[in-house]
Amino acid sequence: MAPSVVTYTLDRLADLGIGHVFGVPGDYAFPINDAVEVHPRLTWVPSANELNAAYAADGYARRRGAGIVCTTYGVGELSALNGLMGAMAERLPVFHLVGTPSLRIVRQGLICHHTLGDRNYERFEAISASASCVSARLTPENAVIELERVIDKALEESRPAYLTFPMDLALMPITGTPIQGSPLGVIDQHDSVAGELEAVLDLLMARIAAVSRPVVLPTVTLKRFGLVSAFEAFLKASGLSYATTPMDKALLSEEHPAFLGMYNGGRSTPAALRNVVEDADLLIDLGGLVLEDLNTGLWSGSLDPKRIIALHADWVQAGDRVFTSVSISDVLAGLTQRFQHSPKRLSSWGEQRPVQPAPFLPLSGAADQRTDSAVFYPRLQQFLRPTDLLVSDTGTCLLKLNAIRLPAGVSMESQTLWGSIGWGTPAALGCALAEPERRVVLVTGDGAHQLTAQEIGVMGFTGVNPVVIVLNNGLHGIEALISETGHAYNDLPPWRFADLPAALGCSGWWCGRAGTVAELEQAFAAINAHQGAAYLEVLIPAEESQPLAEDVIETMHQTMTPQSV
Ligand SMILES: Cc1ncc(C[n+]2csc(CCOP(=O)(O)OP(=O)(O)O)c2C)c(N)n1
Ligand SMILES: [Mg+2]
Repeated sequence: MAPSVVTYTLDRLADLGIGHVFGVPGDYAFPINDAVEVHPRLTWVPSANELNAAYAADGYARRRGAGIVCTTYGVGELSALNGLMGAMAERLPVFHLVGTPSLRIVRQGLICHHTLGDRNYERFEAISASASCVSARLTPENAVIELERVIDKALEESRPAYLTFPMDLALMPITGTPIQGSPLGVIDQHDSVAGELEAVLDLLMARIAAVSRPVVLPTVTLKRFGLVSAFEAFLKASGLSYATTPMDKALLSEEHPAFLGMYNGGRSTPAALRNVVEDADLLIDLGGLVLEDLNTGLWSGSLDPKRIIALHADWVQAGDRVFTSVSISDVLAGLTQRFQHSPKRLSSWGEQRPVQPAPFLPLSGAADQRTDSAVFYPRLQQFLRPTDLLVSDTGTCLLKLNAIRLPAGVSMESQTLWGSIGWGTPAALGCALAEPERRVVLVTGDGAHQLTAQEIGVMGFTGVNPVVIVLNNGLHGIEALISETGHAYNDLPPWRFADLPAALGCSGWWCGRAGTVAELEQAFAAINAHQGAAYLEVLIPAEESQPLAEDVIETMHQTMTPQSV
């Protein structure tokens, strides 16, 4: 007996290596919900709401390569949109499965719930589809072919796909022969035309040989297409040095010998790195730098396009030369091979490193001193273990974390481009389920956490063991930095954060609150000694969130608002 449309879809997605489905059930989605429940390779995760489900699937896809979110018609799918648009921006293949009214309802023109009562059944498709790079309405006849097209496109672009399942069609057996898919790790998303590839390799090798101060700027595109080890091999063979932007932070261990620091325009760390990057005679952009404000020290950087060779996922730009049929995986492998057969460049600057990465922060503060950022971040740096995965929500913490060097082997995820606060908590759940062998350490501001804190309950329910750190300053602190003075609209309701896990049903969690240096140190020691999840609230003085320097605010206003305003 052929599998049903929905079971076949789940089989095909499970083939990729996806093991969880985040979502909220709904009557239109029952065929999907039921099929997930009995699927041998998939586990349903009962998200607190659809936005959280989409954020969690985004986090999952970051670590597993792809994710699934399942919602119901209209009310559910629309609630997930911000999370899916984030996955569009940040390039994550999240498959959005939506149950829709049956064809029987549509053919009879019955007025049904979750509509405007006007017999327009397609209103939401156009909206949801715009938060995806590919979409399909699956039927028994098209499921086999359409799924190949959809999966191919979502992986090729590394962006979400939107799939609708009319309730009755979802349960019908597929026609055609089912396809057994491959796991993500063995799928090559892009191909190259041999002649173009050779031309690009020749050009790159010639340019690298002709310069004396090249810098490599790797981007998260390497992560998205599973090329981090290929990048490491390239560094080893070439001897080149690299810097990361905030978006690409901790792509490799920040103790890597070729790591120079974080390039962030005028806010680079170490500060001297700015000139090293901007004066480099060749910049090799691996994946397509995003010159967004928060990725360029508020556009303070100045990179000369003539000195950049940009290797995008499936095309290359070198000045006015564009190669449209080369994949970054082939270019990296080709370069590595050529370097292996030619003398290694010891380092871009001979034996001398042009800058040393930022040192670790010194510990300061007496035991009875109140906690603040100055005492928190150095202790967090010490607390982190080599295989930890740090997840940072958007807010003051992201700016602070971007500026510090992470200990050896620590990875990091943040949502720098989309920057939707509240992403961090569900994303941390997704990361923890996707990569259970790593300890996930979430750092979030209290404002961001208040948007999606219900997902702590889902963490407890699923039994993951993250360390959640909430920085409680009582306000939307970063907004206070950039909105000139402390407006009342930045204030937050005062939650008793450390009580949340218990109220949300988590058992066996270490929970506590730190308001002094001694309490913070005790908390970190207790968390490390505890087998299981932890939730730590750290008090940060609101007064820290002082407005940025007037000239910085002025520059932002001038850039962001019309001159006449
Ligand atoms: C969904 C969403 N709503 C609003 C914003 C605007 N915003 C950006 S940061 C921020 C404040 C975050 O406050 P908090 O998490 O407490 O961090 P703090 O800077 O206080 O440490 C806000 C409201 C946003 N980025 N995303
Ligand atoms: Mg805050």
